[in-house]
Amino acid sequence: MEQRKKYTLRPLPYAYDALEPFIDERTMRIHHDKHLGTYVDNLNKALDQYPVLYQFPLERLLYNIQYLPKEIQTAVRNNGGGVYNHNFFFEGMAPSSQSKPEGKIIKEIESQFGSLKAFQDKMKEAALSVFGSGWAWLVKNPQSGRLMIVTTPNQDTPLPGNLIPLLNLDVWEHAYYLKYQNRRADYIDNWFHVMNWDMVNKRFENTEK
Ligand code: MN3
Repeated sequence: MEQRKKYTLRPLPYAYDALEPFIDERTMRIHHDKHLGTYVDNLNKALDQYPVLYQFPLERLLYNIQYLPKEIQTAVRNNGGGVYNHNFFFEGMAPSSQSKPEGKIIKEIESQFGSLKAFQDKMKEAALSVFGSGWAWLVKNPQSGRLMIVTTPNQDTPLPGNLIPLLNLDVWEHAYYLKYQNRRADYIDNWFHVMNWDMVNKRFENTEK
């Protein structure tokens, strides 16, 4: 995972229209190419001032934001966070035909939340509670071993809180406005159909190694 050169726009792991009809192709094109593309460019602009920082994984920069040079802290927080959050989000989705809730993570969710439905209800409630732009997350607290649902504003990540991300949901309006306008709740309901459970399960299993 070593990164010694500039960040590049990572291609989607599926076609732009692969998440139809739940997430539309036009939203995916703009969201990935333009929004994520801009975060990538602006992260590079910030790090170009301190190229030595390219050698650290992005997770480490975000975890240690307060130790970065003062003048690039905000740019890395917003744009580095934007790159991390979006790659994590896009890789956390899959065509609905491949979205199968199975694996260790489902057992863990059932044991900690009661049922998959109870987890989805809590995730939806959290995502609806984000005022303005931000994210809802399923994370693992490495101290307690518990799963938690948290939210972050803007492009903040749960990393500085020492939480391990397993799944995130973008509730910035740019993630859903073209298809859903103000109906964030409908967008959230449909997003559950394109969750990449295989990826979430892999991320969860990595926390147990
Ligand atoms: Mn977004």
